Amino acid sequence: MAEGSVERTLVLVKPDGVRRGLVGEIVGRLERKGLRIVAAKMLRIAPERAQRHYAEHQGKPFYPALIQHITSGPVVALALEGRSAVAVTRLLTGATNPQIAAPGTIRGDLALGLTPNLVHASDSPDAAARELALYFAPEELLPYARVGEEYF
Ligand code: 3AN
Repeated sequence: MAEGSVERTLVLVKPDGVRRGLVGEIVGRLERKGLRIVAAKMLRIAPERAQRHYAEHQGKPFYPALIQHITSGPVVALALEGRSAVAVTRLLTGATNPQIAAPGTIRGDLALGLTPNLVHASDSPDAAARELALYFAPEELLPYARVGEEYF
């Protein structure tokens, strides 16, 4: 299998993760994997931004609860960079439903509820680009140094 290209992805530690004091645990797992934090901020998501973020889910039965939850308290937004960052982050995050998420994943180890499932992670490079722009201005992304073709 060829080595993946360097990508960026958006992670949100959702309000339940912040409330439960799991920011360090979640960010630590992503960092220890080798993903680089290129931007980070804590913010309270306003309903208008939440609706843009979750536009694809509008009309679904769980949509109101999803918007209610993501706007219920502060979140920590992270831009992560690394090889195959989108897929790798999703792998570490685990299945949407924590009740069937594999042990060893963030949701599998730490969450039980479907709406309060601790983290959001972009599900494709296109979604990552759209979602990163929702939370970060381009100049807020601070990539690590690259020397020649080498990625450190
Ligand atoms: P993921 O976060 O794993 O990419 P999505 O994008 O399908 O999952 O759903 C976005 C969020 O909506 C989930 N993180 C979860 O909080 C909520 N959600 C998804 N499906 C359901 C469902 N069937 N019932 C309740 N909440 C759901």
